[in-house]
This record gives sequence, structure tokens and C-alpha cells, in this order.
Amino acid sequence: GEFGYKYRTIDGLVLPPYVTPKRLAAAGSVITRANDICYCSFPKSGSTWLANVLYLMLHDGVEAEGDMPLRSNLHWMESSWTFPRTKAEVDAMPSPRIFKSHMPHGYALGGGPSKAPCRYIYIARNPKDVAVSYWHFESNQSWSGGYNGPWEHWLQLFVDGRVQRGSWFDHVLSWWQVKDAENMLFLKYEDLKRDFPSQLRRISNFTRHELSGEAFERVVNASSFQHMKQSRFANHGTMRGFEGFFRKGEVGSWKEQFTVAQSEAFDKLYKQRMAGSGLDFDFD
Ligand code: PPS
Repeated sequence: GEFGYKYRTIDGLVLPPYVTPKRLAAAGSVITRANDICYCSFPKSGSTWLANVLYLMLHDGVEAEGDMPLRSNLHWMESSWTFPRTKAEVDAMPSPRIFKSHMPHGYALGGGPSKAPCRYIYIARNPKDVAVSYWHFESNQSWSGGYNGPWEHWLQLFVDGRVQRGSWFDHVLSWWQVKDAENMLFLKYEDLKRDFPSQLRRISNFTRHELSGEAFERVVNASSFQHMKQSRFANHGTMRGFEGFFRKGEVGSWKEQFTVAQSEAFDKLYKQRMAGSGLDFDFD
């Protein structure tokens, strides 16, 4: 694509080239267990943060030794470069299994909240910060989509739903529609930033992993932005440039990037697309 952007399109949805129809079919047909957790998001919405929270929660707040938790313990079915690769490997994983996905609800691992027994957690973030975070990620990472164009062009791609994983609006609203399912939890990045302990309590109630006072505190400390940025989570050897996952970690950094005109045009689109949904975000 333009400005070096690498992607493939499946059923009209723009995706990273490593997401293949075969992998998507495999992910969709996983037979999930009631204590599996599948966490999902549009890119750059806090999924690495949530991954760490889930990992810590299941391990009483004690961080992993050695290898990166994401790589060794969280499984990304739709990607061709993380395991497991076969149904037998997925079935052999010990419970509780944690799966990551960046797909809209129509491609949910295991079929989605109404069809699968596992628990789903979706994390969403205000789209202005997502667009900016995504652009920085693309601009700095040799192993991302390889996009190297200017901000205003990227913003247009984002608005048109032509970035990898498609339209932010379609993605978030697809999961919002199933938010009331019993095995579904819908989180917002801004809520975690504002009051992390209460959101952690929501997560641990939902997954039924009670945390003792001390374990709770350990999770709070080890999942802070500063701690994650400095820890081995960001500094392992095999995936160069992983520090790009920890850029600012703030709400409202879009203000340094959007012009006033871009912001006003985006607000108009946001109002149109979100009207009647009951879903809204904090932008600062
Ligand atoms: S990815 O590549 O799609 O999986 O990216 P993802 O992890 O979903 O999102 C990356 C953004 O999340 C920020 N981040 C955090 N914010 C607050 N607290 C913690 N602990 C945290 N960890 C990661 C990260 O900095 C990216 O946002 P920006 O705005 O670029 O800083």
C-alpha cells in the first residue's frame, strides 16, 4: 500500500499480512473452557496492559521469571508466529488458558460470548489517542505494518477504516453490542487510568480470581505504566523494539498531534457513528 503499508484484506477487512484465513478459522473454532479468558481489543487500546494484569492476577501478583509473559503464557491464535499452532496444542494447554485477539466480534475466538463458555474481556480506548498511538507505533517499529507516511495521511486511513483491523468504530461497536452477555466484560482504558483498583476488582470478580490484600497490591504496583516500561516485560531479547509498546500511557496525548480542524472533523464523525449506542469515552 501507500507509504510502505503492508496488509492483507479478508472479507473487506484490512488485517496484518500474518493473519490468514486459516488462522482465523482455527481461532473461531477453538473449543473453549469455562475458565479460559479471551481478551480482545482494537490495536493500541491497552491490551498489553490488560495482558499483564491478567497474568499477574492468575499468579497472585508475582511476575514471571525470565521470558516475557506475553510470549510464554498468552496465546495469540490469529497470528502465525506465536504458538499454539495446532488444535492438539491448544487442547493440551493447561487451564486457565489466556487468549489474545485483535479481531472484531464477528471473528471472536471460540465464536463469541453467546456461543462459547469462556470469559471475554474487551478493552476500548478513546479513538483519538488510539489513532495517535497507532501512528507512533507504525512509525517506530520495523516489525509492524511498515507504514512510514505523514500523520494527516494516517488519520485519513484511520477514519476510513483502512488501517490494520479496520474501522475503530465498527470494531468497538461490534463488541459493545454483546456487552451484556453474562460471560462478557467491557473495559475502558480511561477508567483503568482514573481508578485502577476499582477496575481490578471488576476484573477479579468477573474472572472469579479472588486476590488477597497483598496480592492485590502487588498487581497494582507491577501493572503501573512506569513499572511495566522499566521491567523485563519491555526489555527481552527476542522482539526488538518492544519498548514501543510503552510510549506515554496517558489519556489526552492526541492534543499534541491533532490540529484544531482535524479534531473538529473527528468529533463530528464520532458523534455520528456513536449516536444512540450509549457508549462514550473520556478524551482528557
Ligand atoms: S498493541 O500493539 O495493539 O498490543 O498495543 P496495546 O498494548 O493495546 O496499546 C499500547 C498503548 O497502551 C499503553 N500502555 C499503558 N498505559 C497505561 N498503563 C500501562 N501499564 C500501560 N502499558 C501500555 C502504551 O503506552 C500505548 O499507548 P501510548 O499512548 O502509545 O503510550
